[in-house]
Amino acid sequence: MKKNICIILISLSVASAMAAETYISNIYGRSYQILNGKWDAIVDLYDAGHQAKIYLNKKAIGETDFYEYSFENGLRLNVPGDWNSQSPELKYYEGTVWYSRHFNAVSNDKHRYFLYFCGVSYRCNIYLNGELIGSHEGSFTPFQIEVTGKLKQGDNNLIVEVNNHRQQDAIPALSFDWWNYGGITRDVMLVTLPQTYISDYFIQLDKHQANIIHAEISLSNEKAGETITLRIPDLAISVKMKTNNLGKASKSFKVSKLQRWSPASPRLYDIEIESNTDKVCERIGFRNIESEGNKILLNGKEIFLRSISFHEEIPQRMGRACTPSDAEFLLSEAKVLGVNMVRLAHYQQNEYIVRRAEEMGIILWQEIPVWQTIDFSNQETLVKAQNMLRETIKRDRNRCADCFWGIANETRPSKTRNHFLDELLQTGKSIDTTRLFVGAFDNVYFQQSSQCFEMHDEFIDKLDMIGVNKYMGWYAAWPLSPEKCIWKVAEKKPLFISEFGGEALYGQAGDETIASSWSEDYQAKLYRDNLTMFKGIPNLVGISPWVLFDFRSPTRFHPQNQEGWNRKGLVSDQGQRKKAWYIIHNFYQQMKQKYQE
Ligand code: GCB
Repeated sequence: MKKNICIILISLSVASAMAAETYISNIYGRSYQILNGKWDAIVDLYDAGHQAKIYLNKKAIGETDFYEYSFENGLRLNVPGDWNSQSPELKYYEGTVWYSRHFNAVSNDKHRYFLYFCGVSYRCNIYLNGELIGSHEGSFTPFQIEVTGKLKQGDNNLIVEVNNHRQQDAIPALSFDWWNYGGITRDVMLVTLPQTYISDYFIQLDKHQANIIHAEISLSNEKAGETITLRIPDLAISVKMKTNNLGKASKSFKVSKLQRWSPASPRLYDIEIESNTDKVCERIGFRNIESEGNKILLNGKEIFLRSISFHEEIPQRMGRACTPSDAEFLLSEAKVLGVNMVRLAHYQQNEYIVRRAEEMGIILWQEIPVWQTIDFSNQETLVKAQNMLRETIKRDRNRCADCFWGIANETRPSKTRNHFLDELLQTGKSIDTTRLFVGAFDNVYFQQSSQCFEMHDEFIDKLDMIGVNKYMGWYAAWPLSPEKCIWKVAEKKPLFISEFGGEALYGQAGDETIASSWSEDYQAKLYRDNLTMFKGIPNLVGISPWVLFDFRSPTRFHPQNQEGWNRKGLVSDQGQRKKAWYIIHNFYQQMKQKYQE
């Protein structure tokens, strides 16, 4: 295993060095051959596959030949998909699985070819026709590997060595409150692009003004003087710009009669970007998102964020959400609750979810899995976090629904943590200055001396909005009755309750004052009490109950009430709505009216 990790780390730096030139934004808008479907698989419990050279995928030919592996007639796994939900033996598996498939390629020297992986959990090495061509670490962000000149005409063998061991230097690290699904959990494709292609672009409304669009477009090659045309037909826009010697072009231009995107009216515009050799089509929305004092303004108007969180999981299937219909399922249930926002916890979720949320008018908070106990003193871990944030922002920075980039969840103040988050924040801001950078913190406590809730964490001054996860009535006892609870927390900033809640088993009736009844009644009262307390938070800009659905978690041991599920869902694992669901639904209707949305 150690040997594998070594390879991964060496080639990880190679991959990130290459990333700038070979980036591909808007993957679903490109020409590609999908490589999803059934893949052959070998489970490698002892990490012995390297020694056996499984990646060569040999077949015995000579009389004395034999190989102690074969991909044929063995396990078959669906891609995209986690392995845990596909075989009872793999439900709890943490280790290595080798995936193999063949595909047919017809390549020519006019084009460039890339393998694109939307997400592999957690680390992987990629082999094409027996050769190691790249590696990646991090379950939730995409990566691409150029294979121009490496494809054979006709049959090719693609092997992916996937490993999901939890490790201290990883992100997330050793323990986290969700299922450690392993596998090729998102789409895989072979992408065909011109020799010089439009690799990246960032098209957005000015941060403060409603009639100026800024466009930055990059070519894959450093070609100077090339004309790029950007068209927005519905705004009668057709602007031309020239690339500089880095192959980059930019322009700001005025627009009139722009309908800005909002939850009430999620208007998206068809956009075309054309260079001499390439053309990409997109749908992009435009909006202004700002914090002003302790308010959040969307398109210049104060907004109350009616949010919810969910994991990228379909509870009924006990597996990762990975298709457009999975996205529809998760987001529709969020929408009927009355939300205008989803906090996509605790990692970047797949692009189907993000794009569909945008079409449905749902604001997004996206974050990277810097969750609780990360190794803040480890420079390599910082580099990984920076990479993840970069990959997250780059994939989605053209999505106007994305308003908040979350850099950390429940981290405690210390010199090393502050340094780590500082560096991470700077990385984020070097790619995108238009979004609000946020974090979710749990170090808010009731102070006897002031009889108020307070938070002492100097890092939060650097953020645009402060998320607070506070489990009053569950992990924390009430120090006063809810209506007497006053918060003096980050008073000059917008404060968002990024988590609150408690567990209940669907259908279980019980005493509303006893937490260990695990009853819907207790959970409902907890919700009523928390809503009462929120009136004592003057800078409150929104709430996000934890969580929409009961979700799988190996840290939930109670045999009758949990059985490996975190039961804080407003909706059960079987899709039934608990009593607390109706309380939030009702509250969100009131907020919608109050803010005239
Ligand atoms: C938290 C974490 C979240 C957990 C939740 C819980 O504070 O941010 O990931 O699932 O508490 O249920 O304990």
